[in-house]
Amino acid sequence: MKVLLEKNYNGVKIKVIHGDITDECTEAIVNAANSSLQHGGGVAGAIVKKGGTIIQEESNRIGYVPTGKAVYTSAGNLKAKYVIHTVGPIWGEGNEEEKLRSAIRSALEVAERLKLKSIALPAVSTGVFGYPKELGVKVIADEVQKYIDSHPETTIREIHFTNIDKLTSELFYNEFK
Ligand code: AR6
Repeated sequence: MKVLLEKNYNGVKIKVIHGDITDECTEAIVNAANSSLQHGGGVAGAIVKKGGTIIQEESNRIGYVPTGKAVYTSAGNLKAKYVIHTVGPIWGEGNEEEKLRSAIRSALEVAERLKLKSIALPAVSTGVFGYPKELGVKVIADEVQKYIDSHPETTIREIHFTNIDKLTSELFYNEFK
């Protein structure tokens, strides 16, 4: 894992990291999930592969999550304590920006409810779900900053933007530099 950038944004430590989110040591990692919480490929597949089938089993018990909403499970064998599963939009389904903002906000709200201090986020929707990377990264970075601005008392003190592909990490770097 390579830290490309570290900065303070209104009292919250922001890190842009090029690496595998399943290696993160934050209290929670966010999964880019689908509505039926069937964790096949991308971040979701990597999380279940490394964290274990307990994550899929707990997800099955939850069942359905609407687009733009987030839920959590334990994190099995991962270093994180929780996996926060958030459902971003599929590019082309309509109202994508609003839904992506809601997915990011919901993930942060779940972390806040769990009173977590640190969380790592991938670029939700910009892989299998086809949201153009440049647009998606801008929306995600902006929504996180809005959340910090509007929740000065948040328990969340450290947020990592952790992505396995270099292009996405560089786009986050450009947003925060
Ligand atoms: N660590 C960090 N970033 C990753 C990793 C990883 N291990 N794997 C992929 N990325 P995606 P989506 C990046 O496809 O578009 C699954 O099948 C990837 O390069 O995981 O929301 C789910 O079950 C991209 O920038 O999420 C859903 O059906 C970003 O993470 C569907 O894919 C998100 O890519 C969700 O698609």
